[in-house]
Amino acid sequence: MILSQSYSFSGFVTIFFFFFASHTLASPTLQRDALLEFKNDSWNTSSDHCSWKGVTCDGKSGEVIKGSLKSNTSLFKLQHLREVPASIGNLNQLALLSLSSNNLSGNIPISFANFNKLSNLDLCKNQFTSGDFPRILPNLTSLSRLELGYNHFKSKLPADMSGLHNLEKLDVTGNSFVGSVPTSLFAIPSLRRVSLRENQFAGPLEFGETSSSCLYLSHNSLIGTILGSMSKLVSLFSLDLSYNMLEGQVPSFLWRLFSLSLSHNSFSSLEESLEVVFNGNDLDLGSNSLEGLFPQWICNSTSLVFLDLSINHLTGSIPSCLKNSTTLRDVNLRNNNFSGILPDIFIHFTELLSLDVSHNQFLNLKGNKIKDRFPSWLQSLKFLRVLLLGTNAFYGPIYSSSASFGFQNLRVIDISHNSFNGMLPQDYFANWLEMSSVRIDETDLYAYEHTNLYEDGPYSSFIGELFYQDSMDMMYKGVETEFLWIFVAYKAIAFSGNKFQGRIPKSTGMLKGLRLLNLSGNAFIGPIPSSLAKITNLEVLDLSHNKLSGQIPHGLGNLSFMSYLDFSHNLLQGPLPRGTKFQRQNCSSFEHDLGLYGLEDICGQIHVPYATSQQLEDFSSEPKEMLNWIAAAIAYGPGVFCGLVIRHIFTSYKQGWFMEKFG
Ligand SMILES: *[C@@H]1O[C@H](CO)[C@@H](O)[C@H](O)[C@H]1NC(C)=O
Ligand SMILES: *[C@@H]1O[C@H](CO)[C@@H](O)[C@H](O)[C@H]1NC(C)=O
Ligand SMILES: *[C@@H]1O[C@H](CO)[C@@H](O)[C@H](O)[C@H]1NC(C)=O
Ligand SMILES: *[C@@H]1O[C@H](CO)[C@@H](O)[C@H](O)[C@H]1NC(C)=O
Ligand SMILES: *[C@@H]1O[C@H](CO)[C@@H](O)[C@H](O)[C@H]1NC(C)=O
Ligand SMILES: *[C@@H]1O[C@H](CO)[C@@H](O)[C@H](O)[C@H]1NC(C)=O
Ligand SMILES: *[C@@H]1O[C@H](CO)[C@@H](O)[C@H](O)[C@H]1NC(C)=O
Ligand SMILES: *[C@@H]1O[C@H](CO)[C@@H](O)[C@H](O)[C@H]1NC(C)=O
Ligand SMILES: *[C@@H]1O[C@H](CO)[C@@H](O)[C@H](O)[C@H]1NC(C)=O
Ligand SMILES: *[C@@H]1O[C@H](CO)[C@@H](O)[C@H](O)[C@H]1NC(C)=O
Ligand SMILES: CC(=O)N[C@H]1CO[C@H](CO)[C@@H](O)[C@@H]1O
Repeated sequence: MILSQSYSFSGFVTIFFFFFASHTLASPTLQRDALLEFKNDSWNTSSDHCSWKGVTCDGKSGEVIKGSLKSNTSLFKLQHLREVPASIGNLNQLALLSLSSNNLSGNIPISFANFNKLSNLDLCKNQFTSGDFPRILPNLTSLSRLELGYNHFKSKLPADMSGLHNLEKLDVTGNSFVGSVPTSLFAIPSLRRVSLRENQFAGPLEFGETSSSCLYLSHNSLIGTILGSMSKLVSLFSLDLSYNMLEGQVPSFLWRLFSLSLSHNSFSSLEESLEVVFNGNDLDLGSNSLEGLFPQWICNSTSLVFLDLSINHLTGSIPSCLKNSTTLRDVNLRNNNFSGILPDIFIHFTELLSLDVSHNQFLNLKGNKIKDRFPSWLQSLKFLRVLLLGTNAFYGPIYSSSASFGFQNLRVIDISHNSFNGMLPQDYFANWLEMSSVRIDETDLYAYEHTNLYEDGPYSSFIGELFYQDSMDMMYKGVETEFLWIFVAYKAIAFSGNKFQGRIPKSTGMLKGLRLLNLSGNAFIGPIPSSLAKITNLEVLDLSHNKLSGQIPHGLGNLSFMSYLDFSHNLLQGPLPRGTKFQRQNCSSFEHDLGLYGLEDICGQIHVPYATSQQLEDFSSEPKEMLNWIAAAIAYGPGVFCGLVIRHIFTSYKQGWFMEKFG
């Protein structure tokens, strides 16, 4: 909490004492003591007030110009302050008032209208409600920065804001402001930065002219189309209108912006222009209703870095002209209807700034109809971090002896739900150096689950401002989870839902940094390599629905971060590894595994594994294993023979667990 003014000392004292006057006295004696303690510790009436703690006087005039409190002063023992007293308005010479992050509540008193010298007002992250705010604001004519983010303001902005002729920054993010965005706001000549994000502003967007360079209007209820009047916004550099209800055609005059986010609206088309080439770095058009072919004019941009056309209805092929781009490095085209082959985009990507981590490349093509062989050429990309090709029509082997240098810098690969087949050589993962590393350095990217987005965290203040973001949907512990990439440290492999054959490569165990490994739904045979126990960071291991046989390696019981395991629907046998990680799994993680035993604690006496008729057939051709299985079955006692009955007694165990964990 910082208070400052350039008026009289008595005013300064008044601030504090009026603040206290309104608190509720849950324990009056304690609170009285806290006040006396503060007075006693901080302000010794026998000494000069300019020497008091937290008080700064002007060297010449001797006037108190600033007052501040350390967070450990006894005043902070007063936990029931509800503040702000009307008498604060007497401080009509105040130039800066910052009360941010104090959990203060109540209305903004009308006396704030006296602050006609106030240039900085920061009330962010409290519980303030509007009060007479719309009447007050026009009087604060000296304001240059007004920050009200994350409070409970629930009013309109005043229609006439033209009196705030010094306003440079307005940030009202995360409130419940309603009504339309006043045109008069944008007419303020000094305006540089406006954030009206996460409110309930509604109605059409009307702009006159504005000198503001950044407009953040996302997460509101704006409707209608983008009007031609916006073309006059010559200073505009960055525009975020995402998460609104805007529709129609996106006009081409917006292509000259540096950063444009129109995601999560209902735009249906993009204006093509022969004159205007996209001139910026970031173009986010994800989650709209765009139809037709890939907008080829995008290829003409010589500066585009981040392109998001995900979750639209685009069809046709991905144009080969994209490979001419030397700047593009983050392409998200997921969930469209793109078909045809994948051109070798990124191939001319400039490697000049090879040490700059911000050059990470991301390619997300999930959920299309691309029918092609595995793009082995991507292996040569030095900066490729995230490759998501899941749910397409890719086919053929992913390994070829002529191009086997491995994805040295990849952190996440998802090629699930395609028709990849073939065997992986035992040393397949030997050169995947980034995934082999457990190193965490500060320049690594961290994946945040979407829900954390607006919570306080080390990076929250950067979101949407300093760093571009990308998101990635992945099956995480069985639920489709949206990760937000800020600085990514998550490492994952999902090869599930393909037709891979042969053994799981032993070299998988070299990927020590891996946190998720999903090989489920393939035709892997043979034993689970014991080397998997060396993946010390592993949290999720899904090997279900394969034809794996032999025992579950005992070392897997030792993996300390393991939270989810699935070995179901295989031909595994033998004892379950000891260790709490296994004991905490659900019975369904081991279902349809004929010969596993030691499941009593997990499945109970009755819920022993059971076999499908196919598995019984498989086993009858392998007499030795069958014998073991019978021996194991006997060990269970009477309940065991349920295991021979082919029926589903394990209903939705898994689901229950996920609900508990993520519901
Ligand atoms: C005031 O400070 C003096 C000296 O530090 C101390 O002896 C006295 O107990 C304090 N009184 C209160 C009410 O805190
Ligand atoms: C208050 O200030 C006077 C004069 O500087 C000093 O003698 C006295 O010890 C101070 N009292 C406390 C409690 O610090
Ligand atoms: C408060 O913290 C400051 C350092 O930040 C220290 O000098 C001072 O003694 C502390 N005061 C109390 C009352 O703990
Ligand atoms: C903030 O104040 C509200 C009541 O106004 C209270 O319920 C909440 O616990 C407080 N939060 C903190 C972090 O003190
Ligand atoms: C705003 O200021 C004008 C004079 O500058 C004054 O007459 C008016 O009462 C003030 N408004 C409020 C709500 O205090
Ligand atoms: C894009 O470039 C191609 C070839 O250089 C040119 O024919 C075309 O007119 C350009 N399109 C735009 C919109 O600039
Ligand atoms: C893709 O095309 C099919 C058939 O034309 C249609 O049913 C489906 O909704 C389309 N998907 C998207 C995401 O547009
Ligand atoms: C790529 O660039 C080359 C020359 O730089 C040009 O000849 C070619 O037409 C471009 N290809 C596409 C598909 O735009
Ligand atoms: C593994 O992938 C399959 C198929 O995509 C999916 O059904 C399953 O939930 C995934 N497993 C985990 C643990 O995420
Ligand atoms: C598992 O850990 C225990 C103690 O931490 C150790 O004695 C044992 O050898 C480990 N088992 C394997 C298979 O690594
Ligand atoms: C450890 C675990 O996930 N346990 C869950 C298994 O499934 C049951 C029923 O669905 C849940 O209640 C458990 O929490």
